[in-house]
Amino acid sequence: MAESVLVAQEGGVLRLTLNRPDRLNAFNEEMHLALRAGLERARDEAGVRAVLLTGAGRGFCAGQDLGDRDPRKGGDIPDLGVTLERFYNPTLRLIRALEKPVVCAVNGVAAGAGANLALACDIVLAARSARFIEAFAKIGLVPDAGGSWALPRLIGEARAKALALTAEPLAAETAADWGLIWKAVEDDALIAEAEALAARLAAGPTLGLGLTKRLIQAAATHDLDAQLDMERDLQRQAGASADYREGVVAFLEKRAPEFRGQ
Ligand code: LHQ
Repeated sequence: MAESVLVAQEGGVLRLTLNRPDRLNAFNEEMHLALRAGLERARDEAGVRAVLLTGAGRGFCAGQDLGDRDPRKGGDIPDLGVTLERFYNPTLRLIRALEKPVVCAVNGVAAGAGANLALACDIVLAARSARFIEAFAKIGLVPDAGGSWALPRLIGEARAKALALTAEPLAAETAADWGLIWKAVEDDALIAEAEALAARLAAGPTLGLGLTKRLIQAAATHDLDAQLDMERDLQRQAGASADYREGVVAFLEKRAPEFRGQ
């Protein structure tokens, strides 16, 4: 059986490709565990300095595999809270806590938890033909995989509610105009652009980029005073790094820096 997540390292970039294309890369347990293992590898291996997440085939991810719990088969009412606690929430937490950039290349439709998985990544590029669908309302569920948290923060309550209550598809270009994602790119340029971005980030000052991610994420729950204190503390840490030294020396020597990620 094909691997449900393809894992490939190219230089400092760990590429994770959701790989159940005949189901538009909907999540089953195996794919959950494989994605988590890939993210844990990214966290644990110093040689991984950026992650590129994408999907195989014509979709990015259609959320949970709805065939896994066919209500027509009877049995107990499924506890979806357990599914979130065991599978989605650890993955979402891993992405947010990973102190390395995570680039997402949304190659096609991103629906339900699949849309929200993309939104959890640090820089999201989407193919112009891709759509984002907060599909939950169509089946009587609430947004999960961090969507109810990310949507109002990224695009405000009015747009977040409209997307989640109507489950209307949002075109990639509108998603970019609204600030839901970084940008929409031509379909045939998506992967090359995402790869180039991930490679550039992987050659960057990883420690400083990781601290930057931590800082920006903390702003959501900080007031200005707390954020200024945190900037002071993290800048102290960044300023003691080898990459800071290299960055300044390279600037003074008018050459490109060679960051080692430390
Ligand atoms: C699928 C799926 C799918 C299985 C396409 N499952 N097969 C968390 C906790 C626990 C449980 C519940 O959920 C959650 C979070 C969630 O993610 S809930 C939201 C789940 N996702 C959805 O409701 C989206 C369902 N899919 C769709 O609405 C459409 O497939 C979209 C709009 C994504 C794409 O439409 P089309 O481009 O027209 O493709 P299609 O519908 O023809 O799909 C292609 C194939 O993929 C098809 O199979 P088939 O054998 O007929 O070729 C679909 O059945 C299959 N597929 N999504 N989630």
